[in-house]
Amino acid sequence: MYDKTMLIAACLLSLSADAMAMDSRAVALPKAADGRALDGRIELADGAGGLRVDARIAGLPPGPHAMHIHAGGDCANLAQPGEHFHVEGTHAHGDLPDLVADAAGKATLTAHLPGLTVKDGAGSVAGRTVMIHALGTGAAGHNHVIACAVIARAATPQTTR
Ligand SMILES: [Cu+2]
Repeated sequence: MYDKTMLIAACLLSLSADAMAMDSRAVALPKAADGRALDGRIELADGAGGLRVDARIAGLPPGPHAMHIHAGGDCANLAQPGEHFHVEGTHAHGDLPDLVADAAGKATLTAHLPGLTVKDGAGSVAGRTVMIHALGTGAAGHNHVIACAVIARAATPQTTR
């Protein structure tokens, strides 16, 4: 009887851990400006340092690309990407370090954005967009958007890589 109770308790614990993982994780699948899906994904998860962003994307032009979370919720009009996501009255914002693609067009990036979250609330990035620009931050000229991804809460718990 005691063993059975412990087993049920263990099952309940692992269920609630899965539910929490679902709540606090999101994924964004980037598409190029022509709508073609890029080979790659951006994973977002709540962690100690704020929102952790892990991007690995192939098929980009080599070199640095500015990358931001924008406030808008779709990739319909990349010519007018709108403002960067920021939380009013705080320093929390969605400006990421540049994504740097190697000669083969592959890029990986891990960054933390304090004050942002996947969960509901003022700093929630769920339903917003990650946009990748043609050039690095501070480059001269119009830095148009070359790829965009809608941030969607993970429907199933992510397996670790
Ligand atoms: Cu941007």
